[in-house]
Amino acid sequence: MKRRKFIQNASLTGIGVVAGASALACNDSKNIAPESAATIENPSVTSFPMVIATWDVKNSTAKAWEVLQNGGSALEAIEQGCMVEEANALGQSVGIGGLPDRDGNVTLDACIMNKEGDYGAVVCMQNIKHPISVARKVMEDTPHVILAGKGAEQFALSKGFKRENLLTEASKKAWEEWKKTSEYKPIINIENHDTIGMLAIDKNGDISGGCTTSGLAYKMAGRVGDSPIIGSGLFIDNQIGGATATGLGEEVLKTVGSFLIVELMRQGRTPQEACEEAIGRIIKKSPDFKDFQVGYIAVNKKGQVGAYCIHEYFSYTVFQEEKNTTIKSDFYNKA
Ligand code: SD4
Repeated sequence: MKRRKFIQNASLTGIGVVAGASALACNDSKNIAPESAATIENPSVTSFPMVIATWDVKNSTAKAWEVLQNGGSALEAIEQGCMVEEANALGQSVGIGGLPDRDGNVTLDACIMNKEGDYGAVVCMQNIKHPISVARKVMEDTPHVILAGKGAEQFALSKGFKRENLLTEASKKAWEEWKKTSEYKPIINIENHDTIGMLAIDKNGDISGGCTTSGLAYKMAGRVGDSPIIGSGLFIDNQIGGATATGLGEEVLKTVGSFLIVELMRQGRTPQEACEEAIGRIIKKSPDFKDFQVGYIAVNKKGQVGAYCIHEYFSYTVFQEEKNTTIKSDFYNKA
């Protein structure tokens, strides 16, 4: 309810919001608990296995946790955790059901990184429900790191993935509604999308991460955001930790936010301090920050976490020490 209210307020103050309220369906903030997980209350606690993800995606973190508890690798936990939200047709920002581009095509971006620092991604891929799994195949089965568009789809089909229509009735209806005005203001988009960025540490203490999205609603055909781009939407260094992003990808790309956070942790910053500095860089660079949202989450090698965003109502979910908790992120714009 709070996020809905925030978006209403944003509209009243002239901040454009291009998606309907249904875009929030998968992440209704009524579930956001104000309390923190144990390690967040006491950042000196070292605890893994663990998993952290952007937004209120308890089903995804629960799946990842189950994999980790059964002794699975962080990489496997990331893939299976992300797949839960990709398969959720009610979620209009990831996988099937994602809101389309301005031409009515659902195009998906995703990437994955393992403990060796290997990376695989697909960008602007259509008709395949699980881009995170295709990204993993790109990483493991090809000499390349990114496949785009038709090539990514063909590769997926060659690996046995099924071709599916990803445009649900609800998303088609929202797009048809949008077409009546065709008002497109990506720069002043607050948060109509809920990309899943996920970081996990397995019982061996090894870190992996993934990021999956349908990108901005009604984007230009061919637009690619930060989510599938190494260093921007996601970065993992198994010696140090990992970071991932959500929000207006153009701003994350320009500041290479996830790489920055990991490098700051390397220099001794806590995950929280590093996330705050990365948001600070965006604020400095873009004086119009009042009109868009970016949120970061990070984890270090000990399993300590951090999160920060520009505007209120970004949340993240941590499954650690047997507790699956969604937490409201601290934010910059308190004015
Ligand atoms: C993008 N960063 O494509 C994504 C969108 C997003 O929460 O994160 N929305 O720019």
